[in-house]
Amino acid sequence: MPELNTRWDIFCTVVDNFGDIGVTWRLARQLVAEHGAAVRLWVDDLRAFERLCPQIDTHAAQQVQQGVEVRHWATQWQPVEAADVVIAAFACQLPSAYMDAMAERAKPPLWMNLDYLSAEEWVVGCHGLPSVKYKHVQKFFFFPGFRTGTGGLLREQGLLQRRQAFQQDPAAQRTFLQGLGVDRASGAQLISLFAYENAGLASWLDALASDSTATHLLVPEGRILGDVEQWLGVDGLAAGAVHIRDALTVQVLPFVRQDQYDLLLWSCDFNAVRGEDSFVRAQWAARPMLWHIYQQEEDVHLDKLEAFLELYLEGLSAPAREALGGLWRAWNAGEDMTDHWQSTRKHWPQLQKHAQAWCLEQASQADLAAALVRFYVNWI
Ligand code: TRH
Repeated sequence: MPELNTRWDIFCTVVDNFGDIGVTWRLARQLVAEHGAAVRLWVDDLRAFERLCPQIDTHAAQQVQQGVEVRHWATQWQPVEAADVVIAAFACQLPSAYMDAMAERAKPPLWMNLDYLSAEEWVVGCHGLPSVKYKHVQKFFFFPGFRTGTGGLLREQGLLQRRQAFQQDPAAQRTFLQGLGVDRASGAQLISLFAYENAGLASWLDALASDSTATHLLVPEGRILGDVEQWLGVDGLAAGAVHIRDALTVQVLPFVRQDQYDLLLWSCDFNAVRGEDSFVRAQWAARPMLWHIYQQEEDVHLDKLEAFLELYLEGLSAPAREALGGLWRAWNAGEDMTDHWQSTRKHWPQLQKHAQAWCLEQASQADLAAALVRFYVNWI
């Protein structure tokens, strides 16, 4: 892909949690590092950003981080020139003065809405279609996705090679984990847990505690901690806490920088993830995983869950498919996990191979940043 000397504006409103900023920050860095683009990332909530990138100055209206010009998107909009490519992430509404600036350009910008990730089939038909117009400026739908014909997934150059090297290097893993205060108990499987509140957690922890295999569960600080506290019967869990119940060691980790979170996923034998960005990163980790999908009104998220399962479970034996599908559905319904976990464990080697095959299959598609650039090149 040729290097482009283009200016890009990416707009991000933080609706909640970390997915909105997680995705846009990752994309912005990649456009700069791999495509020579000049990127301004407009973010309305710099405090959420700070969790992923602690170097952020939450009071600065403008700053450069890893080559990206980070702009605080303040309520009081200060007029700026519009860029060559404008991305509104997750249907966020651009400032009206900025839309006027787009329309005033001699050549209007390429304006895209970067949508939420979904494995549903209809996404293929909608990806790249024109959406609304503002004056004469046309907006386009850009859909990430798993299927051919979508915009693909965010994946940095060389990511899989870096991941593989790390996973083949026990010393590097040990050093990384020790930096987080984790001393992996010998013979214990490592599991990371990043999830929303979940009524099914207690049954899963029961199953892990009574398992014949020891488990070391790593829980970054976040929304699931309340359920962990309840199960342990303790209050005020914070980073550094370690509690042992039979075969299960529970350890609370600090919320780490975004690039460190990859290393955590790569270090674990099994990753429970959520939302959008951590979900994709767990797929690049190529280890068996469990997804807590972001809940939406009228349960539309359940269609998305089924659409993903339909793709992901393909190629597994019928019993393995049933076991893993059962585990994912129970987790997302907050139901009892005991039997599902036990049946999933029976298919471990198959699930490990499958996670690697899925990762390679997904990596055979163009990554999302490259697909955006290609879309732009075809458009000009
Ligand atoms: O935080 P999420 O639940 O985010 C979102 C938002 O809720 C959003 O509104 C919704 O639409 C979307 O989910 C589907 O989950 P997600 O997407 O996985 O984002 C978490 C980010 O936090 C991801 O970039 C990884 C990062 N992270 C760290 O950097 N360090 C950590 O320690 C952890 C646990 C995560």
